Amino acid sequence: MSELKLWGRATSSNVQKVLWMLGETGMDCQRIDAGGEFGVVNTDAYAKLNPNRKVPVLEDGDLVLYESHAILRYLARKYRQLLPDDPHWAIVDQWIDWSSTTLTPPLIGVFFQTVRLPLPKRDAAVLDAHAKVLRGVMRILDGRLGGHTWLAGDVFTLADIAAGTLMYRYFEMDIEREDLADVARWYGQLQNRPFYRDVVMTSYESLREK
Ligand SMILES: N[C@@H](CCC(=O)N[C@@H](CS)C(=O)NCC(=O)O)C(=O)O
Repeated sequence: MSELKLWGRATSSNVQKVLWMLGETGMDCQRIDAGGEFGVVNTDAYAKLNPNRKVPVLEDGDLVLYESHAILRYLARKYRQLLPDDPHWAIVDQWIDWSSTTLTPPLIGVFFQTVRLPLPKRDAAVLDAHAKVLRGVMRILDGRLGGHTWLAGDVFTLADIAAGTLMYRYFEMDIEREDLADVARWYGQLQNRPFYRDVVMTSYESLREK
C-alpha cells in the first residue's frame, strides 16, 4: 500500500472528516498543512492537484482526489472499511449526500455569521434565514435518529462521519438550539469515539477573520 498523503489544515471540517476516518480505521497518512493561514492552495502546483484550490486533497500513489466525501468513499471501498454490504451502502450514500446538500449549507451559513466573519461583516437577516432552515434540517436529523442508533442504521458508517463532523460546530456555536433528544444522544455517541475528540473537537478560534 502506497503512503497516503493528505493536503489540508487540521481546522477544516472537511479535512477533519478524512482524518477521523483514517483514525477509526488505523490507516497511516502524512498530512501537509494547506489552506487558510498556510496558503499553498494559491500555488500553481496546488491548482494541478485541485483546480478549486480547496482542501482536502488525498494522494494515494498516482491517484489524486478532492471532495471530502469522494475521499471517504474511496478509502472505504478500496480498504473495505466503514461501509456496509450492498444494498445498505445506498442508505449511507443517501445520508452523505444529504449532509452535503441539506445540512452543510445552513449550518456553515450560521457558522460564518456567528464565528468566522468579523462583526461589521455579519448580517442579522442572513443569520436568521440560515438559522430557520437549520432548525428544520436538524428536526429531520432527529427524526431519522429516533429510529436508528447510527445515521445509516445499526452500525457506525461514513454517514456518521460526514454529518457528525459538523455537530461539533453546531453544538459549540452561540445559537438557540431546540431540544432534540436523539441528536443529543447521537452526539454523545460521537463524543465517545476517541478520534472524534482528537480530530474534530478542536479549537476553531484561528478561523475567526479579523
Ligand atoms: N465540497 C468540498 C469543500 C471543500 C472546502 O470548501 N474546503 C474549505 C475548508 S472546509 C477550503 O478549502 N477553504 C479554503 C481554505 O481553507 O483556504 C469538500 O467537501 O471537500
